[in-house]
Amino acid sequence: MESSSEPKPIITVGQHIQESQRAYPTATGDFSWLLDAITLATKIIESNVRQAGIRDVLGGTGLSNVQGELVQKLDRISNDTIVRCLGYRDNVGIMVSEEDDEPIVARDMGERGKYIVLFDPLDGSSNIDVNVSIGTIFSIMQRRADTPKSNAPLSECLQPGMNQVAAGYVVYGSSTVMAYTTGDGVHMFTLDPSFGAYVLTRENVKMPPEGKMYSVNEAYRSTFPEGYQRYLEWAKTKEAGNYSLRYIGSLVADFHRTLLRGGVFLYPPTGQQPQGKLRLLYEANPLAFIAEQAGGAASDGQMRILDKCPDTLHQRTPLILGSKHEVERVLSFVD
Ligand code: AHM
Ligand code: MG
Repeated sequence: MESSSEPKPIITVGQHIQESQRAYPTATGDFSWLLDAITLATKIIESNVRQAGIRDVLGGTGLSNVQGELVQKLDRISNDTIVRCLGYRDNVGIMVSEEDDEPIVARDMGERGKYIVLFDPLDGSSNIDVNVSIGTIFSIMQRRADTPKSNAPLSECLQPGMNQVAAGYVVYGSSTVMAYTTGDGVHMFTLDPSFGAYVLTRENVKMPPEGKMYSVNEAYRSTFPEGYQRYLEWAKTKEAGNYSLRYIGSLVADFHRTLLRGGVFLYPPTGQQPQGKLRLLYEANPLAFIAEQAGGAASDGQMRILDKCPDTLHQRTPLILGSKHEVERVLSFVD
């Protein structure tokens, strides 16, 4: 029997990046080479995550990171893996990780080393031991040729999110999915574990402009600024109409659902974390870039996330992230 439809092409993430780079006549292939290193690292991390109960990689290292949080063994393995994969690509100049106090300078500015890669190697790691979805988040910027040498490398890394040239995440969930943007839409790939390649599954993903789901750790509600509390009260009224609460406690997984289904993710200032918990440079910025590229929005309650000029490397920010109209709705209570 003849099939009426053409067979769908199989496109890997590597092919996709190379093809999209062809649109830029000056592209050197450098950028694809860099993203290839990230792809490789996330495959190694996913292999560790999938075998976590079998290999001796569960539990803590007994150490704390720069933010005073306990470092899990898988955090350390993921961080080392990304640094080892990226560090050998000669276009990577500086790496910034949630796990390291200072930026890692891989090579000096010059012909090579023109990119800064910022990442959270394993987000949601407190969920590792209980088999809940976790993820890797990355953001890529270019080094600034005008930065005075004496201030480098820190000042080179403190750029607003709108300077990102690419961003992405991988969610290690019931399947492993990578999403990335280079400012030309958001594209999603699923890892086929049988042959170890990320295959294109959704091109040009658009976030629904509305979605009746909010995602927040409501246990802290009494310590949120009043506007957030009023929003949460409103969301439960008849007038709001059947909102559901969904909170996994892994940013990547909560964001992935919000991107596909619509809704809003909130991490407001709390009594314990007056600046919010999430980090601007390698958590909020990349997801805000992806959200905007998919038609969504991201704010800290006062301004657009991508316009924020960071003062410190591990700076935290309140975060309102998701469908355009849902973010606007929260802001109407918070402003
Ligand atoms: P981590 O980077 O140390 O894993 O912390 C970030 C995680 C996010 O994935 C998640 O959104 C948040 O912490 C959950 O925090 P809480 O447990 O306070 O709700
Ligand atoms: Mg994190």
